[in-house]
Amino acid sequence: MSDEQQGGITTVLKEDRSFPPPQEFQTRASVKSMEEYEQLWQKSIDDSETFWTEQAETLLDWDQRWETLLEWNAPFAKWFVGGKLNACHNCVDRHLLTWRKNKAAIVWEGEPGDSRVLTFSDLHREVCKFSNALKSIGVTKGQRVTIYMPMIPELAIAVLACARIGAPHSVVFGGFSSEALADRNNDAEASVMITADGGWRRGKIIPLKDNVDECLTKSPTVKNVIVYKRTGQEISMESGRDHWWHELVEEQSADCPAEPMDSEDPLFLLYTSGSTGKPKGILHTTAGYLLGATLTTRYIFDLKEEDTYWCTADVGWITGHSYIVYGPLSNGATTVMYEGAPNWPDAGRFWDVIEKYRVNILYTAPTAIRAFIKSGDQWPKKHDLTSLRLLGTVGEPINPEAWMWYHEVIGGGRCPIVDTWWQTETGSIMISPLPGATPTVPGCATRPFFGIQPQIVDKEGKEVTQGRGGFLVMAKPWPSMLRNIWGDEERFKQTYWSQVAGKYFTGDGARRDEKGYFWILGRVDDVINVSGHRLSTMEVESALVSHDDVAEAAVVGRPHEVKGEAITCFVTLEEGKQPSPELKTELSKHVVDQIGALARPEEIRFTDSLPKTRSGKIMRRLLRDVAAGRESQGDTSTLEDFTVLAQLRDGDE
Ligand code: 6R9
Repeated sequence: MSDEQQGGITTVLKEDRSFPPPQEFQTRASVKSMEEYEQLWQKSIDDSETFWTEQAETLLDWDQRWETLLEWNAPFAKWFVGGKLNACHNCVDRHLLTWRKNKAAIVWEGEPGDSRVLTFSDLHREVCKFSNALKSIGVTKGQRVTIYMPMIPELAIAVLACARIGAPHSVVFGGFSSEALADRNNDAEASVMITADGGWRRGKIIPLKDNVDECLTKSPTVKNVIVYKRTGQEISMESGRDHWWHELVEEQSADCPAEPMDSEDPLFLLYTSGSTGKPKGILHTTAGYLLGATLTTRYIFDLKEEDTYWCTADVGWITGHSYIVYGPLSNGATTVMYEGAPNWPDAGRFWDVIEKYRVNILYTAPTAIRAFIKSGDQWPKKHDLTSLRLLGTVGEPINPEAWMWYHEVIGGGRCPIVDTWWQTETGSIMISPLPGATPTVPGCATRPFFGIQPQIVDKEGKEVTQGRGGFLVMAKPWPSMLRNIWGDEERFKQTYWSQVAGKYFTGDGARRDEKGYFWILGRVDDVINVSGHRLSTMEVESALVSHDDVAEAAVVGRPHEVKGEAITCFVTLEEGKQPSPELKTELSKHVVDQIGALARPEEIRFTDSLPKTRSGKIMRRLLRDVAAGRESQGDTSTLEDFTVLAQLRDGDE
């Protein structure tokens, strides 16, 4: 039987550039060689009990030790059963007993250029006062709290305060509409909402409180709203329901003991949307999640005490939860938070922030990198980026050409790049290089992290042979895995555990090369079947992006009488490049040269922008509808800019 018939994916992209860890980096790294990595990884799989026990003992502070490491009644996992701890205590209080008490915990920059630094003791005081404020309006353990805020220190303070008193938080990204907020809030049934009057984005105010007012007409569970004053414009405050943050906090004591939580008590819900149906409230619990975030931050970012670390995500995404708040703070690191847009007031803003705070570690997304390439090298070149020592990427497969640009122009050729694969559901990074050990390859997430056992299987759940593409699954449970979908156990079983018996189904395609490196091929729904060959759209996109004139590309299948599906490409061009029929022909030839005739595009369309989620993922599902001339079905609440879709459709007629 052919590979395709078995549900495999034909993979076509070749990449043979490889970058060993720079010696200087390696010498100081916590894991220094592939041999060391391989040994540790093998041990973590063969004797996972000892591995996780040691990590949990070393990395976390416990109020009470657990009795059983893992109870696994597939698909339900309980980790560190019987243990008690508090995530906020681990992120804040425990550092006060060390010299870190006056170390910068959060270095914040607002979009208008204002900045603040909070030490661990500042953070402790503010979190305790706010925890008491929450209690004063009746929030108790187990009650959900919706947080809808701009990227200001109070967002982290609110998250940590919820963790401190045991109220699971549900952070909704500040860019979401009132409708999206209401949907999520209704599902979580939160009785308290924390927001701000507004937040800054591209020089304009996002009217957060107005959105909350609108949302509350559809979301009756909310009895109290706390409003932080950030932008200062006129807003309406409903007496008895709405409270100013500063007024509520003013009278609170700075003493608030952290609630000892069961390992398996919910820490937070985070909504993520699938291709169909309403958003899913992904449930994470306390001990396992915190251990995953703490451990991966330490090893994958090779954290040193003196590092200034910046993850550019929003706390409204899982990346911000794990790698702005919980992971860095639990490790006692200095974490940078930036409020606004990457290109405000100009395309040099990120590089300005790096130069200003001497950032050492930068973690960002391929979509941002491609946008920076498009605006030109002159922006980073104006800034001193020599403080950087490590770069990271997350969110999508990174096209090899974007990887090379990141490596050369931002990393000056000296910084390892960690291409980190993971999901909201996995809680923490699953597949990634270890920067002092793993030779990196552009576009490749490389090897699994300790304790993680990914496999690539066909439709029947059989492992595919090396080099073949298939479905990426996880063979073993891991501490930071999701525990459920809030209020929808059936969907949890259906979505993640019914495709391949006993294994976690990621929804992504991948292949493994001869080095054992994992290549992520994107979502399996993003596979096109051309004349019986299942091609990953990502590989065709990377071929397009490797052309000098192309900034971004999205590739989808369109129903085709003969071929089954035909390749349709949506392409945005680099600044200053013009669309033309000649360029279409040239791009088509370029794809054929890179991949082969089977990937010849049926159609290439130029567009100014692509439809993306607010976290920067291209929404190929919507492009498939455009290509097929259909109306879009399913959830579009995560679409960042609705006009993009209208433009694509207009261009159609
Ligand atoms: C952390 C995060 C998860 C999906 C995941 C995959 C894609 C994330 C990636 C990557 C290739 C990487 N993805 N990192 N694909 N290489 N390094 O992004 O979580 O928003 O839940 O998205 O993102 O398709 O399944 P989330």
